Amino acid sequence: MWAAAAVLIVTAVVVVLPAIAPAEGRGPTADHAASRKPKYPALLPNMSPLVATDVHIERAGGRRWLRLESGLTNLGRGPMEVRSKAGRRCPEGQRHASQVVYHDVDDSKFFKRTVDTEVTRRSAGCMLFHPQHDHWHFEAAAKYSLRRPTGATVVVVGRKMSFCLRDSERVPERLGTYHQPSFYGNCGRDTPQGISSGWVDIYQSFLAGQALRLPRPVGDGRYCLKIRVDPRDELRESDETDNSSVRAIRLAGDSVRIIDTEVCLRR
Ligand SMILES: [Ca+2]
Ligand SMILES: [Ca+2]
Ligand SMILES: [Ca+2]
Repeated sequence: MWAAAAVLIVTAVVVVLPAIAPAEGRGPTADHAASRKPKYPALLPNMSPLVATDVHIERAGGRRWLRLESGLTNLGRGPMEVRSKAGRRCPEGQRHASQVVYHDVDDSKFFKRTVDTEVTRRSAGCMLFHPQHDHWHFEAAAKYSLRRPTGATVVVVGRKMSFCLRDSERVPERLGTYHQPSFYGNCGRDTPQGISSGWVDIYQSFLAGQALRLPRPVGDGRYCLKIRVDPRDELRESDETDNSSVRAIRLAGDSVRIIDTEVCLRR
């Protein structure tokens, strides 16, 4: 943890963006900025997943698929923002992803896009281009897995999820009161993508990738469906300890019933 933090400090690059952040390639970038320590404290994002909803079985291709809706929240003080950038260590057809961290220029402890224009950029893995959708997907946003409640036996792990991050709706009130307007929405080829403070990025159960293929031997019984955000820890957040949620379910044939989460919290 501390070693990673030390690396971040060394590699952080400060950029001052104009009042409204420009699309990649059309404004100042890290390449044009002098490397120096940020003057102002970071307004970090904090990703945390809602528990899975709309969990149900679908039969397709002779197999059972466990479908789910997931919601990735940002409960931090700053936006969770990534931008694609050509170069460095990404496979053919992919682009480097940078996390853009905003800094609190007016010391208000809150993010205001027109004021808090100092940013640092850091490496956050790779982004994959989705030709049909004409936008970049951030590869390592979340991972889904299903396990037995006892012994933590993992039954199936979802293939690596790749998402276009955006503001879908405000976080539920029980998670706090936020006043940030929505900013990330269109997921274009050259626009920054992200989740604003106090917003959730929702992925409905019918979307591609919102399913785990159940292995044939999976029988009836109790299971724990886990969502983990930032599974490779490529994003810097104000809290790294709240990146998982779990939903307890009971499978019986093709039916799924939600049961008390307690069974998945016991060890
Ligand atoms: Ca977190
Ligand atoms: Ca501020
Ligand atoms: Ca993280």
